[in-house]
Amino acid sequence: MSLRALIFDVDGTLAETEEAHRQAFNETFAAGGLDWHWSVSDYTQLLRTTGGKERMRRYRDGLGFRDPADAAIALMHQRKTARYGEIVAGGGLALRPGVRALIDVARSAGLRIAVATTTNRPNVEALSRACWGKPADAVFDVIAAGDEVSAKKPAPDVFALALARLDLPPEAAIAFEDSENGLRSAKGAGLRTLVTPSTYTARDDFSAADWVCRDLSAAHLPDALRF
Ligand code: XBP
Ligand code: MG
Repeated sequence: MSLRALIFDVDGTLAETEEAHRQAFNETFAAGGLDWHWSVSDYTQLLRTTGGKERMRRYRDGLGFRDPADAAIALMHQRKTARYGEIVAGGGLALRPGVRALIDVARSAGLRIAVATTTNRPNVEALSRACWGKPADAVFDVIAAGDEVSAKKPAPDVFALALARLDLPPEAAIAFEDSENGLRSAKGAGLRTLVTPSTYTARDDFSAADWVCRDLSAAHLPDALRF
């Protein structure tokens, strides 16, 4: 079956966003009077739990505490999302090499472009506006994000949702990921997957990937992605 769509992870794949997420988490904790602070090495471990609310609950559980309760974490996560949006809107975030050109070339070749991410929809919007100067709907044909699925990556649900919205079987698409959790999710949905490791995922196991490329520049792409 011919290639009809590309499905992109967001954080770490389209852009190196995790430092902005970490900053937003830490500033939200401080503003809420919570004495949590996630260092780069803490965050490298914490990223194994996908989803911001899930990550905060996991951290609380690891401390052996009951507080903040899940409802308070959900509220704090809303504030974190707002803060992340401000940080991204403030500029300084660039698309990773090759991303813009690959999407443009694929679109010109008639492919559709989708997103399958663990992050919230407002964060996809913030990134699209900051990096493309357009709303997310003008950049992506399909967006499957955050809490739209009950089981986040490494479960296959979010990639399966993107495929369902594209109305395509997995053979007609290629997934782009930067993390082992994302790779497991995409492979679980039956997708061929290209991994481009990011700063926080360089030590992950990508042995299940169809391709591993240092970035998405044309020179590094496999033949399947030459249009
Ligand atoms: C990465 C994540 C996200 C972000 C934070 O997802 O695990 O949780 O770190 O975003 P992906 P939220 O690489 O699949 O985009 O706080 O909105 O969850
Ligand atoms: Mg990612």
